[in-house]
Amino acid sequence: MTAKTKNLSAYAELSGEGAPDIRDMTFAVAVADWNPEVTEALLNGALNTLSKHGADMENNVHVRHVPGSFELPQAASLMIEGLMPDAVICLGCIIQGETRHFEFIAQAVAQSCLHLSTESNTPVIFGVLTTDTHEQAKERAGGSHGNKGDEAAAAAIRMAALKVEMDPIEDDIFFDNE
Ligand code: RBF
Repeated sequence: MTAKTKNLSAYAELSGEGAPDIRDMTFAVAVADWNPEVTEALLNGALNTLSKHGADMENNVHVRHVPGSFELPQAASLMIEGLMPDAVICLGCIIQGETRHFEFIAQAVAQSCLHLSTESNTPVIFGVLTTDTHEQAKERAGGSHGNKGDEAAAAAIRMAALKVEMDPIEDDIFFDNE
C-alpha cells in the first residue's frame, strides 16, 4: 500500500516493528486550539493510540493546550524542560483558506519541531494537518482517511523507544562499593 492511499490510522498498528513496552515512558502532548473540532479529534486519536499500546495515561501522559499551531514549538520546548518526556506530540490544524500566512506558519512550525528534536534529543512529532479545506482536515481527523493523531502517537512511541534504547545505560553511573 502506498502512502498516498494508506489510511493514516493504519500507521498506528506498530505490528511489524514489534510493540515496545511503553508503560514507563512519559509523553507530552501539545494541542493547538485553532480549528478545535479537528484538533480535539486529533487529540482523541493520539490518546487512544497511546492507551492502546500500554501507556500509563494517568501518570505519564501530559496534555497542554496552546492558542494556535504557531505556539506548538514553544510549548514543546517548555514541556521538554519541565517534564523531560521521552517524546512530545504536537497536534494542530492549519487550513490554507483561513490564512495567507499558511505556508509561513506551516513551515515555521515544521522546522522548529525538527530543530527542537535534534537540539534536545527528544523526539518532537509533527502531528499538524496542513490542508486546503476544512473538509480535508476532518477526513484526516477521524474521517475517511483515518486520524493523523493515531499516526503521530505511533511515531512518538517508535521514536521514544529508540531514545530509550540509545540512552546511556543509567546503571553505569552507579558504582558497587563492595
Ligand atoms: N492557527 C492554526 O493552528 N491554524 C490556522 O489555520 C490558523 N489560522 C490563522 C489565521 C489568522 C488570520 C490568524 C491571525 C491566526 C491563525 N492561527 C492559526 C493562529 C496562529 O497559529 C497563532 O496562534 C496566532 O497567530 C498567534 O500567534
